[in-house]
Amino acid sequence: MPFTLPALAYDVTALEPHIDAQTMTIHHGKHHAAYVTNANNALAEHTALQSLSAIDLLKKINDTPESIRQALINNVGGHANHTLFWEIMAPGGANAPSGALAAAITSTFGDLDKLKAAINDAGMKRFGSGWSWLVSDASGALKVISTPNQDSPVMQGLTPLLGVDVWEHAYYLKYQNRRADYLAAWWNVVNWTVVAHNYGR
Ligand code: MN3
Repeated sequence: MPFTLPALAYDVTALEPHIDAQTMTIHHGKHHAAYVTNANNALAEHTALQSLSAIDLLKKINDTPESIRQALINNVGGHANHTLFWEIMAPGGANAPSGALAAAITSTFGDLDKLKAAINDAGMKRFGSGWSWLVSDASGALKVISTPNQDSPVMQGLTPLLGVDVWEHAYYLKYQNRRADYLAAWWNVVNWTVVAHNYGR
């Protein structure tokens, strides 16, 4: 099976009170696990594709068999998106960007608060389920985008640096319908050390 559920690098209680332990347990252990299972099932009869990483599959999504393409978009996308999501959260990381990323944020958005506002705005405007992202393009330019469902920015040739899940399963147990409150709280658990690293690679 090509994909496995990555372990969290921190306890499910680590992001309290901003992200509650029950949400983390279900989100990682049930939702992300289902994307992994369904991605593996989609690839079960496509052995030539099983050696590709999730990112490489998403980069080449238009070359994959049409019969499984939407399943790969949903589930390999879901796997890649959530893997990044767990990595960019954590207690103990830097609470503001540094280095080249900090400079690029200042020159592109003005300051960090304006970037946060743009990501929150894109997340609020995402109707239904999806993600709000900070991405870089091939030239290194930064952009804020939103994608529906589990569509990955990688499918557009973009590199996701930071993404916030705005599916209701990411926040409903604690925040119910208050997506704006979830987004405001979420910034408290962003690990900018990892986001800056994503920009550098
Ligand atoms: Mn999710």
